[in-house]
Amino acid sequence: MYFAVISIFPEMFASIREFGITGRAVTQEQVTIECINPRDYTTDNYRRVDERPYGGGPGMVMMAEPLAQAIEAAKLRASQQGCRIGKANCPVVYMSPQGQTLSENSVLDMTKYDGMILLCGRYEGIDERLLSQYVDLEVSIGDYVLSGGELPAMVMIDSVIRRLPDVMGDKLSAEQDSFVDGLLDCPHYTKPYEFAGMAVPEVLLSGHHANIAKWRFIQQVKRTQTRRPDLWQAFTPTAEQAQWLKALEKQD
Ligand code: 4H6
Repeated sequence: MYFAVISIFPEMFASIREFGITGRAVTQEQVTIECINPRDYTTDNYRRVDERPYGGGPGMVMMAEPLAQAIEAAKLRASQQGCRIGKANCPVVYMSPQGQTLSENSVLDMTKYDGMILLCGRYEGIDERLLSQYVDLEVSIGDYVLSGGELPAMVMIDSVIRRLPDVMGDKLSAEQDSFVDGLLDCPHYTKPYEFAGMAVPEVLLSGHHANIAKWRFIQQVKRTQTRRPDLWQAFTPTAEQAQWLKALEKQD
C-alpha cells in the first residue's frame, strides 16, 4: 500500500517509517510512505505556505496553491507506484477535528485502497477552496485539538498498516480480534510467576486451551461491562460466546 503525506514537517514521519511494525512493513516493501513538502512548491524567496486570513483575526491560514501543487505531485507519485488514481482507490484525506471519527471498522475499510494521500494542516487550517477542490475524505482521530495534522496522519497510517493482510500474518489477526469483535482486551501475564505478591491466574498455567479461551473471554466481558458500557450494549456474541455468557449469568 502507498501513503503520500503532505506536510511542512516531513521529518516527523521517521517515527512510523523507521520503528516497530510499521518500520518493518516499510523495510519489507509491503508499504511505501513518502512525504511531500508544500514548501517545495512555493515560488517566492521565503518559501511561504501561510498567509493572513481574509476577514482578519489571529493566526495564519495555509495557502491553496502550494498545497494544490503538492497534491498533484502526490497523485503522480501514487500512479508511478502502481496506484489507480481517484477517490475510490487513492483518496485525498484531510486530517481535521471536523472529520468523521476513525474507528477499527473504518480502518479496516481503508485497507482496501491502493494508496492514500494524507493532507496535514498547520496554523489555523487550510484555505476552504483547496479543500472543496481536492479533499475526498475528512478524518478525525478523536474529539481534541492538536497543533497539526501530522500526529493524526501517523495514527491513521499505523492503524491501517497493522490491519494489512501480510503485515502481521495470522499472529495478531487472531488475537487482535479484541477490539475488532467489539470488546476490550483481556489482561496479559508473563514471567515471573509472582510479582509484588501477585501470582499468575492458575488457569493460564493449566495448558487447557478451551478453559483459557473461555477465561480470557470472560475477562474481556467483565472489563467491557465496567469500563465501556457503550461497547457492551452494542456487542453481539458468537454461538460459543453465548454459551459462555449463560454460564457466567448462572454464577451471579
Ligand atoms: C485541520 C484544521 C486533527 C487540521 C485545523 C488535526 C486534531 C485533529 C488542524 C487544525 C488537528 C484530530 C490547527 C486546529 C491548529 C487547531 C490540525 N487537531 N488545527 N482530532 N490539528 O484528528 O489549531
